[in-house]
Amino acid sequence: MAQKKPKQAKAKAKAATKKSARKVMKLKSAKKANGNGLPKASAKPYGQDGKALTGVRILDFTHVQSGPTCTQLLAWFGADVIKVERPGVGDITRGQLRDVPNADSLYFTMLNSNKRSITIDSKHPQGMRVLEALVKTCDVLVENFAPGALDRMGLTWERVHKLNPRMIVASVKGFGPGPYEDCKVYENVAQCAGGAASTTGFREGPPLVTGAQIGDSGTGLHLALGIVSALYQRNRTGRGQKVLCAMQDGVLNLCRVKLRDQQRLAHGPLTEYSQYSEGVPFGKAVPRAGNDSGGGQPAWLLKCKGWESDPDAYIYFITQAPVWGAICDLIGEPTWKTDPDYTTPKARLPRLKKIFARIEDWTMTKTKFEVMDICNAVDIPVGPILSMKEIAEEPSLRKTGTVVEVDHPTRGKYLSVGNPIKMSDSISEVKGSPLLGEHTDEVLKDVLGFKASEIAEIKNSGALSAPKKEEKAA
Ligand code: CAO
Repeated sequence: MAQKKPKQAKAKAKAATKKSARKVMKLKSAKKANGNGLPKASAKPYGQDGKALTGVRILDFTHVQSGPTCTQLLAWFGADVIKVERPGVGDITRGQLRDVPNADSLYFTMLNSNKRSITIDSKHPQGMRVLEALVKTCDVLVENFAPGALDRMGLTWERVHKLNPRMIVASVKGFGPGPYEDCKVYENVAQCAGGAASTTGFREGPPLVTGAQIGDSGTGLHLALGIVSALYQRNRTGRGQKVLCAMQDGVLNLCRVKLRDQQRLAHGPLTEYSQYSEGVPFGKAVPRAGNDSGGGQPAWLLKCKGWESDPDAYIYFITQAPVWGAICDLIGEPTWKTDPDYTTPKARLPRLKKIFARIEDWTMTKTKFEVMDICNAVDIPVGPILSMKEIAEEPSLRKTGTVVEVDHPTRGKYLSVGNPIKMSDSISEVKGSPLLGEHTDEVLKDVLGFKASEIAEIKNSGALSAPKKEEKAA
């Protein structure tokens, strides 16, 4: 067997060279056909000529949330995502926050749709044999292990690059190079270290984390953009590269308006913060601003009819300057349109608290949906606070595929969030997540081209199955 390995590798390398030669020839003939080196426009109807990432194969070594968010997006765009999981256990989220006994949790199913699953013990020599074959055939390796884990497995950048110079190695880590680079990081650690928590919440209260998973899903999104950019660059250079997204960096990128305000502080108070209108002095760092807008148009969250019993009966109300007159008419204060204390945005700044209290007197007489209808008719930007129940039941979100019902063999139907990025020629259909190891045989045979005898040898070695004890515990 040991002798067969190099032969097989040679044959595969030859096939790969032939394949890329075919691609070059195709491009050349396209050049001839079109004159500009680009393929001719497809004659097929939109949405019926594959997907944006058709032909891209991802070795998905991700777990928990940040990495899986990224690879799920790539799968929705048509990439063949092969998720490698530890035999018998799999991604830890399969069993976390379980709602249906013995079925994969929603935590897992909502982050791993459209992928294939193969179980491999990466620390077993035969497991590494399969992994190396995958490295040779995939375009991108995506991982979000703790710092150093991939190297400890033996898959250093140098090794991966040697096995496949075209391979892009994309990683999520908690921190970039620096004092914290070796730390393990979860969502809220990133929110705290990336500047989100210190600027979220009310001035009088402690820092707050937000429900939006800006550390995990936010970084996964950043990584996906890095990957497609690296794939694009590879078209020109022919070589892969490392792509790194630190969760701290991703959160900070989403908090850049707060770094903007940090620098503005040196030049005086932040006049659009309600703290200014309340006469409270600013300190050295950007304060928490409650429900202030964060932009140039003052805004606040206001109670609506029913707020006493419904925790979500609120509307976010933006006093956009161009529609100030319409706001005054709606709330019954037409004189504010010409009163010098109210007529200009600057004059209004020290009076925002009083202004929003007056607008709230009006919003409290209407439901949030009534306020939405009335204000939108005269172009006043407002936003109802929607509960997750309301979002799950919203027909327009179902229609666009942003909220989708997905089927699963062991847990039945569940709701998920579909692809929020809509493309006219790359339509996303959300499919169920794979069962643990569901595609192991398929990948070994069809993707890696192992013969039946080789598959038997690898399987008998125990590299793809859980040790007996773990199987019982799982
Ligand atoms: N076969 C054999 N071993 C495997 C394996 C497989 N298929 N898959 C994983 N392992 C091993 C790893 O090699 C590692 O072993 P060593 O530590 O001995 O080298 C081990 O499993 C654990 O990996 P880990 O340290 O990444 O996992 P953890 O549960 O201890 O930590 C987390 C989880 C998320 C804190 C850490 O992975 C991390 O900091 N990741 C980077 C930041 C990140 O993505 N955070 C977001 C998480 S979502 O909130």
